[in-house]
Amino acid sequence: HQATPSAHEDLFQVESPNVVYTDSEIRSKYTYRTTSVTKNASGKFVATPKETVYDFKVDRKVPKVGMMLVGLGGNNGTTVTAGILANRRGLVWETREGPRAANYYGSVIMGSTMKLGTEAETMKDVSIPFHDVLPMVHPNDLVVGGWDISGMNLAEAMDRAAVLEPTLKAQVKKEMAQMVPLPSIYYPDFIAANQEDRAGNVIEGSKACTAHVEKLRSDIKDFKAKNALDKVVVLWTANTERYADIIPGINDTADNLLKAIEDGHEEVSPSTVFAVACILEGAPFINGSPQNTFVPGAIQLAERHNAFIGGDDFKSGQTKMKSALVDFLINAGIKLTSIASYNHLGNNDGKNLSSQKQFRSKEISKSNVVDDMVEANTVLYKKGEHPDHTVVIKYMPAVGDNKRALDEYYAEIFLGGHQTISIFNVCEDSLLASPLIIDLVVVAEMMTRIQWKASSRNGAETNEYRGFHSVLSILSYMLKAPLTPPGTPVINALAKQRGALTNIFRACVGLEPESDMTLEHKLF
Ligand code: NAI
Ligand code: DG6
Repeated sequence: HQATPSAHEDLFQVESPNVVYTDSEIRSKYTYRTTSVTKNASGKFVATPKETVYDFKVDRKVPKVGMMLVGLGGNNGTTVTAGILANRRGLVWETREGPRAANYYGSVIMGSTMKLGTEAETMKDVSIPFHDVLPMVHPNDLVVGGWDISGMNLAEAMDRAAVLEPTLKAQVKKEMAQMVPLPSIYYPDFIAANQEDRAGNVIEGSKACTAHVEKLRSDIKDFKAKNALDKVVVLWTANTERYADIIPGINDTADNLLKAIEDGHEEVSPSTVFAVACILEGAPFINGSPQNTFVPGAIQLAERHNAFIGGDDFKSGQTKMKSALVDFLINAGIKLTSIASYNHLGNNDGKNLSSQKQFRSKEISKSNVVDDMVEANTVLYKKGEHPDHTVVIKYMPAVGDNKRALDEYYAEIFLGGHQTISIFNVCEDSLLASPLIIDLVVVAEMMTRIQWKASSRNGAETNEYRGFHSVLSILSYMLKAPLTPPGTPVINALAKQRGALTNIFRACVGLEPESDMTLEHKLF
């Protein structure tokens, strides 16, 4: 398989004294403008515009990347793998609605565009594919591998998932059959008991230990060597685990966590062991499930090793709608007073979530997604006031992967009136989640090739280039409960999350943030 040529190289270049292209790098000087707010003696806000000049440096060489999935044999794992194979080979298959061709719909990186600027003569917007703003890896070029506690080959696992059309499956079956997940670590207490019959492909030992960390590290090394990869990104798309208790002395610091693993402490989850192995191995690790994989000790360990981590929980359907709709309602000055969210689904994820402790992890990640928007509107909500919010998930085997999500949004409008919005969202869950896996991996990899230094930052200069903070909050758009660097705010509003992703990438090529002022069309 030949690497897909990067369209970035040919599509555009930035003409500016602040942007320099070398053979190996794009260097940009970027002025970041913010507003600093203080309160004066009489209690009045004082807003002061502030400027910080950053230098960004982007490595232009697109590496050969491996994507290792934990949970490779699950619905998401098999669907994203088949999807990449189908795209790589440009497959077309028959459905009862006619032929369908491989695409990357649902991936913000592969399926959406961003405005480059305004065409000089016609004054019309010029947009470019999101993927081409920086020299990003093409998903067709990802080498897929990973682990599963179920040892089924991926062709059989794809049949078990019951997501894809038989006509598509037939075309990728041969290749998928040759892919068998690596044995994984299985600590039965962390996932539902109803998953036990899948667990036939496990590494010996049922609690955390240093040998498990070392085995996973050598799996990553071997995969890298065998496929001649420059980098590996690892992503957890295995079952939702229960929350781990945060215990002082056990998982509260990096050293305590490493010691707890060494001592075989029972409160260290498989996903945390994977995270630790990846951090030590320097492979970015992303958690697509809701549990608290990133206990404080894991975050500290990542910071110590300058390793990238991101999470938690793919934001695919109901929550994506919620983080867009609630933003709209509250910013329209409408007082949202309750959200009732029901789900039923019949895939293995639903089966696992029918167990109370695993459901609780999902309930937490699905429930906290409107907090920042509510808190920001001090006109509608008093301090501490929240809309009622309930989340229900039921396992209904008959509907399989075709998840049903029913939401009722109830709001107070002008002069005591009410608005009720009811949404019935039906989708193949794994077909929404798979493109998010691709986005998470492509963006996380891109972040390993971006460095910055500040010409002026809080009055001080930073002389050396360095990477972004270990916790990649730039991935928030794809995640329900975005992990952010300790002490920094969580942004849930979907448009703001997209804005952060877009504008940081634009800054790296010296472009101003996307602005919707369009003064060029308003001031003649
Ligand atoms: P699935 O149940 O089909 O797949 C999970 C796979 O993980 C299974 O094959 C299972 O054998 C394997 N597994 C369990 N423990 C493991 C371990 N310790 N090591 C390696 N493999 C292990 O689930 P699905 O639908 O693929 O979802 C995966 C995860 O993504 C779930 O946690 C789900 O809640 C989360 N998620 C899914 C979304 C979607 O739209 N499909 C959206 C948001 C989150
Ligand atoms: C039912 O809620 C099962 C879950 O795994 C969800 O399907 C998944 O978390 C996606 O959630 P959402 O809210 O993004 O549609």
